[in-house]
Formats: sequence, structure tokens, C-alpha cells
Amino acid sequence: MQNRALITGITGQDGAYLARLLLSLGYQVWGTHRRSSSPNTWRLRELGILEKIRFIPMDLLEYSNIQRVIETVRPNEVYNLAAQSFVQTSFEMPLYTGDVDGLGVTRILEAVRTVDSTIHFYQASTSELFGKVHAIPQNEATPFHPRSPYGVGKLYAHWITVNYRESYGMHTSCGILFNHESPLRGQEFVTRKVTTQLAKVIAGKQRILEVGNLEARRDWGFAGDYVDGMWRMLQRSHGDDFVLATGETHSVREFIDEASRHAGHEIEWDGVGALAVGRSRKTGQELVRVNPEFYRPAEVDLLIGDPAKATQELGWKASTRFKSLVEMMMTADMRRVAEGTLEA
Ligand code: NDP
Ligand code: GDR
Repeated sequence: MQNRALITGITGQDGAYLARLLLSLGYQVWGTHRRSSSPNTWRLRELGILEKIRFIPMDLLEYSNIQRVIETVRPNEVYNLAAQSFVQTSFEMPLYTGDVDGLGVTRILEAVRTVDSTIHFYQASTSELFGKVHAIPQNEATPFHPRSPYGVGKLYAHWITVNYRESYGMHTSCGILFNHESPLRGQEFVTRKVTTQLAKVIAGKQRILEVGNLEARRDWGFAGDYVDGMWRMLQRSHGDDFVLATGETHSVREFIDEASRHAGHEIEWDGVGALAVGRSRKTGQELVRVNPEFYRPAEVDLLIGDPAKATQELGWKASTRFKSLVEMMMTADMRRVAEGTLEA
């Protein structure tokens, strides 16, 4: 019988890449969407798979709706990617974020347990659980210390997923994924903010790029590699938790340097902290400056993951390195800006 997957959050970055992977493996792919005044399907369209997805309305805040969705679709695998995923917004909306990202996961787990407890379940855990890191690099045994309402909500989600595995013997897995980016990343996240806005500044369509903390360091990989790890977790005989990461870390400043280099401009930095400004060495034009408005009440300064367990037990490895990732994103956004096809 054909495998059937349900992806919550299919309209997001990871949902789109995962749907493409599962379709290529012969799955029937169902995706949940929220009602809105205009559908957010540009990523699925860009990957050329929009027509192949079966959509079903679902919101993580509504238990009865979630249960009906599971009863209707009867999936073999559920990938829970839906979340209020922007850390900065979680400081403004801590209750909403906790409800969707934390309790929302219990709602799905309860629905799965009620309808068919043999379903394999994936939960999108995150390196934000490590927050103020207790060890470098971070692996599955590193203690958690989240630094935002988002991280705290995801901590609850992580442990409730582990709890359903231990309490009811369910096949549940948490992927503790470090930051992964792509040309389909939302424009509010720093990598895509840099590639879209720098492309506009260089094309003369925006005055300057403004960012927050230049020194924050992240382990950035390519989303297309990471969804393959999610799938691998659900193919095993039992559920477990895995870190997916590249094992390399770079600062926001380095990301900006690499992106502008790819566009033909070496950056010369001047000033420190909130006074930092980056100019093109070639033209002297101010390309980027710091605006403290983008600082966070509590920051995660450094993340670098150790994916050894995933390599050993899943045969998974991040194949796209930092430089190729930045080039891929910058190339796509320079083209979109030139063609006027950047998503709204
Ligand atoms: P996106 O923000 O791109 O996508 C989030 C998805 O969740 C969207 O489809 C959104 O729908 C949906 N959603 C939001 N709120 C609800 C709700 N109340 N009910 C139902 N659906 C909802 O995230 P990513 O694709 O980047 O990330 C996928 C998951 O992985 C998230 O859970 C994120 O927290 C987690 N994660 C991401 C990492 C990354 O680096 N990308 C790293 C580690 C974890 P809509 O289109 O309607 O807004
Ligand atoms: P993050 O991603 O918080 O790690 O969460 P984001 O790209 O938003 O921030 C990364 C780091 O860059 C710093 N930064 C800025 N961030 C944004 N958004 N805008 C700026 O202008 C800016 N300037 C500096 C931030 O302070 C931060 O340190 C992402 C999300 O996908 C989560 O859902 C996921 O769980 C984690 O990655 C792993």
C-alpha cells in the first residue's frame, strides 16, 4: 500500500522541501493549512509540487479539528513542523507561542494516540533548546537552557514527545535541528533578510540593510539536507532523538561578508556594537548598519552542533557547506530582485 504522510506546516520552508522529498519517494502527501485571506503557497509553487499536495485545514490550537484530520487522512507518518517559529516574535507573543509550539504538540500526540497509536511521529525540536550553552559543541546529551518563550515552548514540546514514547510505547522522534536556511526561508530570519535586502541595496532599490547583533554565531545548514534526516528518523524500528547540524559555526557578520562578496563587494567595517557600519570597499557606499531595534531581550550567542549520532545511526550528513549555502541564497535573491519576483 502507498505510504501516506501528513505534514503540518507544509506552507513553511521545511514543509515544502519535505513534501518534495516524500513525493519523490512515492508517498501520498497531505499538508495542513490555516485559513487565511490569501493562501501562502509560493514555496510549493516554486518547487513545482503545489498540484500534487492534498490540503486539509488544521490549526494547532483546535483539538477536535486535529483529531478529525488524523481520522480523515489516516497517515502512516505525521511530521509536525507547524509552529510560531520566529524567536523575536515569541517575546511579543509568549502565551500564543507557548500554546501553539508547546501545547499544540500535546494536542497532536493525543489525537494520534486516540486514532492510531502505531503512526510514526516527528517533532520539530530545535537547537534553541540549548540556548545559553552548557557545552561546545552541543549533542543529544547536552543540558537544555532555552533563552526565549519560543525555546521554552519547544522544550515542553520536546519532553512531551519523549513522554509519549516512554509512556505509551509510541514511535515518536525529536529532531534537534540547528538553523537551516534556503532560498525558501522566511524573510524575517537573518540569513534571508540579509540576502533579500542586500540584493535590493546593491540594485539601488533600498537604501541600507539594518541588522541587530552582528556577533551571534550559528551553525547554518541547508534545509534540503535536513528534511532527509527527518524522514530517516521515522524509518527506524523505534523512535529516538537526534541532533542534525553541520558542525561549523559562523557569525552574522561573516554571513553578511560572504553574501556581499558574492555580489562583488568586499565589506569594510567601521565602529563597534550598535555603531557598526559596513561599507563597500569598491564604491564606499554604506551597505549595512546595526539597529538595536533588532536586539533580543535575551540572546543565544553561540550554537554549534555535533551530528555524530545521526551520522552513525541514520547515515545522515549535511552535504551543503556555509559558502555554498550563502551563494545559493544570494544568487536566488539577486535574480528575484532583478526580475521583480521576490515574494511579498
Ligand atoms: P516556517 O515558519 O517557515 O513554517 C511554519 C509553518 O507552521 C507554516 O506552514 C505556518 O503556516 C505553520 N503554522 C504556524 N502556526 C500554526 C498554527 N497555529 N496551526 C497550524 N499551522 C501553523 O518554519 P520552518 O519551516 O523554518 O520550520 C519548521 C519547524 O521546524 C518549526 O516548528 C520550527 O520551529 C522548527 N525548526 C526550524 C529550524 C530552522 O532553522 N528552520 C531549526 C529548528 C527547528 P502559515 O503558512 O499559515 O503561517
Ligand atoms: P534564530 O534565527 O533565532 O536562530 O531561530 P534568526 O535568523 O532569527 O536569528 C539568528 C541570529 O541572528 C541574530 N540577528 C538577527 N536576527 C534577525 N532575525 N534579524 C536581524 O536583523 C538580526 N540581526 C542579528 C539574532 O539575534 C540571532 O542571534 C531560527 C528559527 O528558524 C527557529 O524556529 C529555529 O528553532 C532556530 O533557528 C534553530
